[in-house]
Amino acid sequence: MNGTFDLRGKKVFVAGHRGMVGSAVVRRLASEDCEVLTAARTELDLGDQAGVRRWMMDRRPDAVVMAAAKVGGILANDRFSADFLHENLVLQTNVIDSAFRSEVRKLLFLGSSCIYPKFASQPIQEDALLTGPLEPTNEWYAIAKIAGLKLCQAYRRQYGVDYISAMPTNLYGPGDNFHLEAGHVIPALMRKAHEARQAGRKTLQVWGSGTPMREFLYVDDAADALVFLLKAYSGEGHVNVGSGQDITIAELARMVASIVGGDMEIAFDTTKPDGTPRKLLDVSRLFATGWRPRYALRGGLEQTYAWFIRNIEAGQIRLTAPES
Ligand code: GFB
Repeated sequence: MNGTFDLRGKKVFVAGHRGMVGSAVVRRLASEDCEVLTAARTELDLGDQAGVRRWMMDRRPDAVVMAAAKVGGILANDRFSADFLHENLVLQTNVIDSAFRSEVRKLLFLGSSCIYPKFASQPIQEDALLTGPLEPTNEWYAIAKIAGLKLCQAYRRQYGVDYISAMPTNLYGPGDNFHLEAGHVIPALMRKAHEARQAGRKTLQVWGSGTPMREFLYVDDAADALVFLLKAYSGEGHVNVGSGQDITIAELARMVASIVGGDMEIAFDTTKPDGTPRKLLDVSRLFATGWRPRYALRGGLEQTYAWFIRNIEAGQIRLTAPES
């Protein structure tokens, strides 16, 4: 990794600080000697171009972590295609362009592993991008994220700014969206297993066949990798961020059921889509730096469930519907 950006004494704007990734990045930056800038939606609407430009010119951050996005699981992406494409294009264009106009020196854009072709050879290397058709259920979000990655590359080429992109695998952990229709698989299965156990039911409903494989990274590990890249990486190419290991959805469901407690039957609802059969990232570029995740999947799931239990009593569990 060939680019050091010293965070000491700098102002770092975390766009999307209330989301699962953004809040984890804020937690991770607490151990850096920097000032973290955040803005509530009431103060800064990232969909308002003039407002974003004004805010950036007033606050003049030295670095930006672009963790704001409209995100969702496979069904939400499939159903709200216009929202996922339009909103993400607007948010990222406003933040990246305003960062440039206010002379932000370092920007880290967050993409997603769904940018890669549906049938990319596994594990997926960074240069597999745009080499084949995307997975139809989330091509809208994927095209928005590809556009954001390319926008950072374009500003880097034309203006020489140090804007970089990271492509995280499927992330999970505290602050995730536990809405059963809009959320991703881990929060959804965890909540379904919890509610089944509370109700004395013995069946965990799983979407699809259970055969797809997914790689998962605990969000605090992801945040650690993102801050590492912000400080240590400077280059036009994007960097995959993952754990390097994947699991079938059926095995995941059994693991979640065992953590939530109770021997549950796993029932597969094959009327729901499987999506991409597999999307294991090649993380050799990141691992070559010596960075490694701290949480194995079981440990991360246990941490997440403990957080879920603590917060469900406090009514702090996010249940963001897909259309919001
Ligand atoms: O997490 P998920 O919605 O997103 O689905 P993707 C992962 C796999 O889990 C799919 C299965 O094969 C789902 O069919 N699954 C089983 C479930 N039960 C459930 C359930 O109750 N809820 C959900 N949500 N899935 C996302 C993209 O794809 O990956 C996003 O849609 C983003 O845009 C994200 O890129 C990282 O991994 O299929």
